[in-house]
Amino acid sequence: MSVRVGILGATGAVGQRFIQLLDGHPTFELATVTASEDSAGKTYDEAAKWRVDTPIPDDAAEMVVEPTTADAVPDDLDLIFSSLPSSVAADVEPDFAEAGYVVSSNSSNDRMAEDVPLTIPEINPDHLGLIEVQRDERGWDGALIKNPNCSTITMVPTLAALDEFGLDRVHVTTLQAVSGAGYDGVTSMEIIDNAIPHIGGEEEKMESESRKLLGSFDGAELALHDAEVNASCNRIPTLDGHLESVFADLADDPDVEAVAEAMRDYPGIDLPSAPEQLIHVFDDPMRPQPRLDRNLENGMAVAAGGIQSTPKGIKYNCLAHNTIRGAAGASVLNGELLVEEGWV
Ligand code: 11C
Repeated sequence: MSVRVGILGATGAVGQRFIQLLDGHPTFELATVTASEDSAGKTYDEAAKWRVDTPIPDDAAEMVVEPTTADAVPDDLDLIFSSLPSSVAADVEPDFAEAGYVVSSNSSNDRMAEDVPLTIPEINPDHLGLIEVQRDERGWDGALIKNPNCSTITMVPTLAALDEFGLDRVHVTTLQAVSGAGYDGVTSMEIIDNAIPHIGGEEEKMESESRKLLGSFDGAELALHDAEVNASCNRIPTLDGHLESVFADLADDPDVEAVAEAMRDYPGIDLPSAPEQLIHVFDDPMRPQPRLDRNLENGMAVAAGGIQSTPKGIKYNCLAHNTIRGAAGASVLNGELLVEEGWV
């Protein structure tokens, strides 16, 4: 089966990861790419300041970039991926959904909207049922689904594994790669020899999105998870890979080995881009770390380590590739889930 897809906002840092991940994809056939008016009409090769760690695929390099409007893309696209800036996406994505397109978006707008599925396929695939609610309420023929912020995706699989022990309260401190800030982040060499103790909006996103992802859906309404989540987010001079220190208070008192086993055994999902093992657990105190672990399973796995008991629960570190598992790869996986479950 071949599914024709487009990418909105294809020339940015995450858009480039979409291009890379869709090259040779077993199901998705890239049919169109869009970007801002400045890039429209150029070839992708001319328009993109390519920063991904593989060459631009030949087919994508020759594509002509379209403007980002519903009437500029082909009618017969089956699925659209979006990595538009959220201020643009907030206006444009609903237009596409209204025009009948199913949109799998990485952009941060509308992630907490009550009728928008915020989905990690291994964690809460049932939340896709919100599409019915969305279509009823908004009268759309298409749909809009979201993946969470990259820091949230890094942590939530580990929290899902801990939920069986009575997840009560979470404190997390992040050390985030510069690619999370897009082109400007990657090129801002002034961050070398520094750490920036603030990332606009990031802490609020981790605190709210985590509770939505871990929440329960009864077929009509979604209830947020009860756990309290507190985040402190920081930028450090690594190119890719967000590292996070998590302190989780748990109602039960699991030992370290039980926690490690719960993480290692957390079930994966059978989709083309999914990792064989969602969470890789390390005993080596030097792991996980960005250089060695961000590319695990094509950048789609989460790494965890440093698991230790605390008076109220457990502490550990986790890491994932922020522009692959945390962004474009997350959206592609959501697209694969949409196909698998018959929404596309
Ligand atoms: C960062 N996590 O590292 C951000 C980038 O909500 O999708 C991704 C923002 C988002 O700065």
